[in-house]
Amino acid sequence: MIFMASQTPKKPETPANPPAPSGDDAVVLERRTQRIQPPQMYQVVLLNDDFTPMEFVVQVIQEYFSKDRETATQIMLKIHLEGKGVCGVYSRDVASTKVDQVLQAARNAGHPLQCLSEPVE
Ligand code: TYC
Repeated sequence: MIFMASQTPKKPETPANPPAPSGDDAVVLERRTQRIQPPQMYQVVLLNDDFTPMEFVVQVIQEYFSKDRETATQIMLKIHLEGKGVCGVYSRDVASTKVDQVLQAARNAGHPLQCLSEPVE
């Protein structure tokens, strides 16, 4: 018995893996050298003034910055002597909330205590 192929198998017209572009068609992707950076951190700073009682500042540092009494007293004295001092370092939102809480507590108590946050480094 004779078998005849009715059709010769055709090669696919477009190869499954087309050749890489070359010459004028070449596309060069820029190498990404930038690496992911850790989030910017913010330090919360208290400023000295002549009116806010030392005891109030110590209590604020204990309550809002989770320091024990001894550490809070040391930070307060540093602020008193040097004009300002860092009470803690946080993400931007947490630092902003701390500033708001301290300013509100000072206002409620009638003290002019000032507090701010600034990027670290
Ligand atoms: N200088 C204030 C006083 O003599 C005490 C004080 C300390 C005030 C720290 C503010 O952030 C401050 N009563």
